[in-house]
Amino acid sequence: MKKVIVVLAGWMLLALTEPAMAHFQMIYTPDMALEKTKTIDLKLVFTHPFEAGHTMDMGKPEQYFVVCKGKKTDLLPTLKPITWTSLTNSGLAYETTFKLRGMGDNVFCLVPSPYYEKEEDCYIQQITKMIVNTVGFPTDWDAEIGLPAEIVPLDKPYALWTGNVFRGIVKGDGKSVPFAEIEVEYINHQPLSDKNAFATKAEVKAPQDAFVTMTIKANENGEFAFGIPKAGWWGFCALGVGPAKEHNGKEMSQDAVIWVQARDMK
Ligand SMILES: [Cu+2]
Repeated sequence: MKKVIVVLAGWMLLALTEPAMAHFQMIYTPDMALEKTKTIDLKLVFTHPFEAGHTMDMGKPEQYFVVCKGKKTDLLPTLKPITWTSLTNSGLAYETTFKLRGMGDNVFCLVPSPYYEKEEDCYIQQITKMIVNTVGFPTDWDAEIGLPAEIVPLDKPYALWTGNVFRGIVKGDGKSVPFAEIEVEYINHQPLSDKNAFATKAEVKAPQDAFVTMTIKANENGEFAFGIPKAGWWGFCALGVGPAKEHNGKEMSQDAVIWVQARDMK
């Protein structure tokens, strides 16, 4: 009985300190599918996107690069620190611009520095991919970049109608991860690039916490599918699939994140 109470108290404490919403490393630009090449703005923010909740301070990322037509370009020196404002706080984030050239896919990849999560006494490192396409010409969107934790898309993340299915394969150290646990979250507050903040207005209301961070599972081959119910940005995060399980002597969750953007048919 005592044990049950202790466990229950532990759960309640956890519920109080860490609401039922998930951390998501964002790489955000307003438009993933562009009609012509131009210079785009990108924001790198580690936050809770459904509720525009607590924004975590990012450390200097380990890697930030883009892959285009198989060629990798280091973009780490282009990052500038900013402050991103959520509905509850402000956190350290990064911004940058990128001059798109030619037609095709630009796979932006971020390996952030491990984030220390005080409440859980562990580290989180969300290795993130976001793909921008110009002129509809496909090149690299389905490439496996070779990140330690990676979601390889089976559908173009930038060419989804509302109601389409997005599919991917979860990989850890290059191998598919059977039955991986994947968190799915909607950017429910418009990111305001000029203000480095989320809009106060929420697009939708979640009927219950299970709808804020949705949890799905990959199948035995590490593949998953998710039907997209609403236009906008959706994040997929496969938890703890990377090979690094420890950092600074503490537990670490090395996650794989990918973003997709769906559009309404109209
Ligand atoms: Cu969190």
